[in-house]
Order: sequence, then structure tokens, then C-alpha cells
Amino acid sequence: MRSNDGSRTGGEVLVDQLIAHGVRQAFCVPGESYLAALDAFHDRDVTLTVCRQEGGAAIMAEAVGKFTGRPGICFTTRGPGATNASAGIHIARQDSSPVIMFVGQVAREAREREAFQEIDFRAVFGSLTKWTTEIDDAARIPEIVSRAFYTATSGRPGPVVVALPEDMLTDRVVVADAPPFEPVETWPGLSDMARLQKLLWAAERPILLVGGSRWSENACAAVMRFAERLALPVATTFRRGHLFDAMHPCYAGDLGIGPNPKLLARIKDADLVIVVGGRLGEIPSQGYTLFDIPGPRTTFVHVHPSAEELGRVYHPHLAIHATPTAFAAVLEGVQPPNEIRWREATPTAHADYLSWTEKPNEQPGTVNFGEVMVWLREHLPADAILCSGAGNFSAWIHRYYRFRRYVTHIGPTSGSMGYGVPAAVAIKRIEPQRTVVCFSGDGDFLMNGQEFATAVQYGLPFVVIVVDNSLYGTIRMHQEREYPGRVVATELKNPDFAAYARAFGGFGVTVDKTADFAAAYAAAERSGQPAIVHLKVDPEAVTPTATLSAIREKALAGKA
Ligand SMILES: Cc1ncc(C[n+]2csc(CCOP(=O)(O)OP(=O)(O)O)c2C)c(N)n1
Ligand SMILES: [Mg+2]
Repeated sequence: MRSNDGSRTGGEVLVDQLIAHGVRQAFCVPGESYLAALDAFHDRDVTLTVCRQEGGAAIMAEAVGKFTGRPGICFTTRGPGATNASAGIHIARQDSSPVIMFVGQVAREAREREAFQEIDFRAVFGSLTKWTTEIDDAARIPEIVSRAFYTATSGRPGPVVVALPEDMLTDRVVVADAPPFEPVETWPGLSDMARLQKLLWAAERPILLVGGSRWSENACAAVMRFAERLALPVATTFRRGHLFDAMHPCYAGDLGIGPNPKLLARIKDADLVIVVGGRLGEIPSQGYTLFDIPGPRTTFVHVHPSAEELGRVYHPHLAIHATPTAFAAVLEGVQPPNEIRWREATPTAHADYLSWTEKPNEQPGTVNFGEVMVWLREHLPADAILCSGAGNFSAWIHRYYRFRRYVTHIGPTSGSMGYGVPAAVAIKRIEPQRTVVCFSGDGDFLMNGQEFATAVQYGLPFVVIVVDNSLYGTIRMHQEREYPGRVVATELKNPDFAAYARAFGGFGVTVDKTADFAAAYAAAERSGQPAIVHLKVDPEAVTPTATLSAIREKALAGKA
């Protein structure tokens, strides 16, 4: 309840800061530790989505951060809530997504006694976040929350954890709101761009790799225009396929797990590699084998929004400390050389991409997931948003789907299972008019499948495709490679996922033949409810190219 004397509780001041900084959606699992903050949502125009597990709430916040570039917000309770949420905080870190998690904390007077559910947040979250803090004085909420927004978004974005002692939230204070924050852009210098132009003029076989965060629709369009003017081949890095239109004549493909060998060869052979936005982490760098560390032999340009990332792994010939949005905005000033020596190679790179992704291989069993992905690529609207978790099933998405627009793929570059369902809930919540499709493995789905209940509770009609091979398939694949025939802890006995959907109040359908998929998907969409399409694939079909048995036999032959 708001008072008339101009004072507000700590909880009210906190929620008013969220509004001041433009927050319209937050995600939570309630806790008695932050009742006063919950109460402040009662009369305020911020939509609070109540979730079933804090891991789900934190992933929802991360998905909002990834989609909007502004901090996704979640609220959790002390030790048990915050530690449940830690998977989402880790994703925000690895994926460079802005997230602020507010956590209830024991009363100030009880601290350090290991009071009920007390944890030392700075110690527990210190290495996962960009900043972890605790607010001791309600009058400082505007200052600290403002800093949290700047910290989460500036440079390389990431997670911030703010602990809220329970009694601090009920203190009454008279304090002004903070002015609204705006993410800080870092612009490349004129001399940086002149040096980049010089390197391009000297190049024979350049390639641009785009990844990371701090992009926008305009920035992606500017990079596409630049690529067109210079006939420059462009590849996207792991799970950032949406940064460049796959059907653009300069698109050379996706540099993730199991990339097109022709793309890899092209990157290895390039005499100028320009990495924009990403870190070129372990997955896109193919286990750090693509370039020498610290000194790549090819001419290496790194454009990154964080000064700390430049030179961290790769010594760049040219380091440009800039956000991708600012870098893209000044690309118009870069002139092509008189003769573009690589002009002929770029259409070949695109043709190689198209033929690599055109037609799925034959697969064992009656469902070919590759053909399902091709059907979806031909039938989903170009602005449909695909959410996915981690597991081998995602290889078919990366291989056969062709992302055409910015943030049409929301997936964890951190490879965290259980991501898809909560991400789809969050995206459908903020973009209700867009088509949202979630892809989960059978293992992956059950890590946060409980958030399907959240989708039902809020009436969020999206379709989850559960790719069920009755396996922790990725691990089984590695197991067969390293320890052929010695199966341990990788087989799964699964529920009927269509019945699971119905039990939650959604729509469920099972597909065990490729030809039945289109009708099942149409029925799921028509239902107007959250829906699960349970896709039963053969355990042998463990990758788009190799069967389980073939992987085992190859490993056995190698050991013989
Ligand atoms: C949270 C989390 N736990 C464990 C892992 C390790 N892991 C990676 S893939 C995988 C199996 C995925 O199984 P499933 O979702 O069924 O997909 P599949 O590989 O069978 O297609 C596991 C256990 C992980 N990446 N993330
Ligand atoms: Mg599986």
C-alpha cells in the first residue's frame, strides 16, 4: 500500500526503479524473503510471470536479455531459489546477455549466523556475475539498481545479482527515482576504420565472422549492406545464425558444432579474418584449433565491446574496441579496393552453404528430423522465433533451418540443457503475435519442462517439438566414440510427452512417421494452446550424418 507522506518502502522504491529503467516484464518464483517487493508489484504496471522453478525464471530473464538487449529481470528467494537459478545466471555470463537477478536475503540483524536459507551471495555468485551486491540501505536502492542496469548492459553484457535483506525492503524512505539508463555505446576511432580499410585493400581471401551480443536489426542490415558492397563472405558463429540472412548471397554458413568442412577450409585459408562481436570461444574456434594462440598466423581483426576480451586469447593485428551496433553504423565509410580480388569466391561460398543445407541425409527409423526441419523452413513465417536447448537434436536445426532475421533463434551458446521451454515462455510473453517454436530433446525437455505449466497458466500458444530418441544422445555419441559398447547412464525411459501436455491442460500429439508431421504441427497450431509434438526418432539417428552403430564400429576398429 502506498502512503501519502511521500515515503515508500524499499520494495516500492525497487519496483519503481524497474519502471524508471523501462522494464515491463519480470519473472519470479515467490519467496517469503521478498514479500514487500512482491507487494509493490500489486499496483504497478510491470507484468510479473510466476514460474515453477527458479532455473526457468532465470532462463526467461536471460531470453528477454538476449532478445531485447536490455536486462531481463528475475526475482528469486534466498539460498534454495538463488542456487536453482544459477544455471540461468551462467548462461547469461557465457552468452553475454544482460540479466539482473534480485534475490531475497535474511534480515540484516541475522546475517552471518547462517540464518534460515542464508548464503553469502558475493561468494557464491561472485565468479558467475559481472557484479554481485547486497543493498543495506533502502535509500540507496535507486543508486545501486541504476548501476546494476549499466553494469549488466555495458561492454560485454552479463548477469548482475542484487541481494535484498528482508527488513531493508520494509524500511520506509523518502528518495528520488534514478533517471532512466541507456546502454553505453563504444565507437570505433577513425584511425581504426582507416586501418581496417587498408587491411581489406591488401587482402586476397578475407572473411567476416559475426557473433556475440549487442547487435540490433539495423546493425545486422548495415553489415549485410557492407558485405554486399565488398562482396565479402560472412559466417555466423555458434547459435548466432540469426545475425545474417542465410539466403543473402554473401552468407557462407554457420561456424558451430560439426560445421561444413568447406566453410572450415575457407576460414583456415583466409588471409584476413574479421571477428565482430563474439569471443570466438571454444565451440566456434573448433576447440581452439582454428587459429594459433596467442598469435594467429592469418591477419586477425577483432571487434568487441569489451576491452577485456581484446587480446585475451588471440593477439589481434587490429583490435577495435566497439559495440557491434556502433561498428556497423560506421561501415559505410569503408571503401572497397579498386579490384575486389575475392569477388568470384563469395558466390561459391554461398553455393557451398546452400548445398550443405539443402537436402537431409537418409536416416534410420520412420521419422527423419532433417525433413521435418526442411518442412518448417519452408512453412514457418520468416519472423518465427525458434527457441532451443542443448543436445544433438539441435544439430539438425543448425544444419537445415535458414534463419532470415535478427533474433529469430534464441538458444544457449553455453550449451545448457533445459533452455528451450522457458525461453519460449519468455519470448511468447513479450512477443505474443509472433510464431514461437521450441525444440527440445527428450533429456533436455525434462530439465525445465515444468514451465509448460507456466505457458498454460498464461495461455501462451507455442509449439514444443520434443525430439525423443530415448537417449542422452550427445553423451551416448561421445561414449561410443571413447568407450565403444560400454553403455553407462545414457539410456532414458520416457513419459508419453503428448499425454504430459494434455495433463498440463495443453495440446499433445505424437508423430512416428515423417509424413504425419505437417498435419500434427498444423493441429498443434490450430489448437490455440501451448502444444507438444512428441517426435519419436530412432536412437540410431544420433547425428545428421552418422548412426550410433557406425560410430561404435569405427571406434572399435580404431582400438583393434
Ligand atoms: C544442464 C546440462 N546438464 C548436462 C549437460 C551435458 N549434456 C549435453 S547434451 C546431453 C544430452 C542431451 O540429451 P537430449 O536432450 O535427449 O538430446 P539428444 O542429444 O539425445 O538429441 C547432456 C546430458 C548439459 N549440456 N547441460
Ligand atoms: Mg535424446
